[in-house]
Amino acid sequence: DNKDPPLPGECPNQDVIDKLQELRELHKAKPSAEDRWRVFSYDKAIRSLKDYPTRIKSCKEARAIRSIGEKTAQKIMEIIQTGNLRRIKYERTEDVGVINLLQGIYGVGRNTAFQWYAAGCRTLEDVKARKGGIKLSASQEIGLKFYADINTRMPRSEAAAIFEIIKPIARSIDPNLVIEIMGSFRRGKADCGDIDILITRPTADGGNHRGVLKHLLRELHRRGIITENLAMPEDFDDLELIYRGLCRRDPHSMRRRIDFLTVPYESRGAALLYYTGDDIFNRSMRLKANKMGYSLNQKGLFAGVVRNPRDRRQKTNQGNIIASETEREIFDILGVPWQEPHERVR
Ligand code: DCP
Ligand code: MG
Ligand code: MN
Repeated sequence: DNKDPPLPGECPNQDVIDKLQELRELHKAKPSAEDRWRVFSYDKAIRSLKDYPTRIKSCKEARAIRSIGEKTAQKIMEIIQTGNLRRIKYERTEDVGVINLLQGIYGVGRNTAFQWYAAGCRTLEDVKARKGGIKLSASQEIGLKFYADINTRMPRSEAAAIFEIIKPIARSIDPNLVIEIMGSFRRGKADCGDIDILITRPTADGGNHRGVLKHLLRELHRRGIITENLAMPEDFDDLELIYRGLCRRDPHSMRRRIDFLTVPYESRGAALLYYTGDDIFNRSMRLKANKMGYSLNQKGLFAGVVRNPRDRRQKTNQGNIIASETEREIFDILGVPWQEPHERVR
């Protein structure tokens, strides 16, 4: 009997995972605290199922798996025996489709989507007409205008082409810049939701990348590569900046989402690790760090962080940075075997 966890793509209970995932998405688009709790518990169940090495045969067997309770075990058996889960149809109410539609507008999160739904909006036309007196921010307005473009993933080749346009422009501003593409592109995915670009610069010669992003954005706007700004840094004089916008390869292309990130040279490894993802992989690295008494974020790996026991997000001591320059040293300290970006999917 083989008890190794299944390889990705070879999970013997994938059909079960798919159905539970579908149900999870439905609960995620609903407002109640109970729905939120269900999302959380389906997440845990799905993670356990992904690691389970054999086809589940009975309710009792399902019940014995970590994070799977009686009700989920029954749902699992229904899927295994009938290929179906009736609960999905029952939860697929009108509001779910609308909430997901509204959340597709850039800058609209769950809360705004629920508010606009309550105000009577059911379609993008309703939003355009400001039905119920709703108000849109500047970036939401851009999100609405380019709804179709923003919600279409681009082929990898297009992300590469845009990156190859931007790189020499950045290098012409400062030949010593380090410019890398992160996110799904670096993980080798065939299509990308956006382009994630990291910019930094070595400081050994006394220089840095201060002011570069401002200069670069001005140049990209001038050439019509960047067409709209969605989120601007407050102070372009910082070394650490996040910019979000829309771009296009040429005037005949669709608009694509683009993110720029600039970081101090010392934290390039931690930034690269975080923004390469994927988010599930990041969560497991953070968890590993926490278990070892460390704390990991996009700036680095920290030791001696003290958190407020009543609110774990609050740090009462910032700790000391122990790794941040390369991805490899962070893997090493956490005792995680090196994984190439394309392997970082869990
Ligand atoms: N990230 C994260 N948690 C978040 C958002 C992002 O850990 N809530 C990290 C992991 C992501 C990376 O940042 O891989 C880049 O974010 P994107 O939203 O651009 O996601 P991807 O590039 O992975 O996918 P996509 O092709 O959809 O852009
Ligand atoms: Mg991305
Ligand atoms: Mn991104």
